[in-house]
Amino acid sequence: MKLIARSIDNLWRFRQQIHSQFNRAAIALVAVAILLMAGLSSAAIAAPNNEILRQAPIEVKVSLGNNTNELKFVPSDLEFASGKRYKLLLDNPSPQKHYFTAKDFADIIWTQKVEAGKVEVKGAIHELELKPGANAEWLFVPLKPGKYSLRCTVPGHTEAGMTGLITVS
Ligand SMILES: [Cu+2]
Repeated sequence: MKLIARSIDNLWRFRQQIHSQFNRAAIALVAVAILLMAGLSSAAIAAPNNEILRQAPIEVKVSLGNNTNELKFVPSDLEFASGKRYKLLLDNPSPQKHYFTAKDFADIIWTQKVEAGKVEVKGAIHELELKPGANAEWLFVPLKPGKYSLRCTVPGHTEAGMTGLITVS
């Protein structure tokens, strides 16, 4: 009887041990996930302070192409100041689709949101495609001075001169 009791006791202890090991493994996994998330979010650009977010946005208009179907951004040179809040108003008055592609610029801005039609997209955006007649509003805060290239990535459009320069002071 004693022997059985002891072996049951041992089994129980063994079960507890496995259980706590499993728990430890689970906790370790959760910790890794949190570290990964922290790593990712520290790589992303942190939100600017509330003072900046309370600024009325400075509106800047850019057309992708024009109604005579010239392959260009109008205007093609854009200037922003870091630490200011902007609302970039994009439209496409041309009969074909265009892209607003400025990947290096997108890396140094904090995007609050992009609004297009009845959809709001929050978080980082790298490229926007505008179909003929489309409009989009991009709310962001540039955070790092520099010169960044802008282009339309529809095949042939960059080569045809649909490029621009974004200067952040
Ligand atoms: Cu284009």
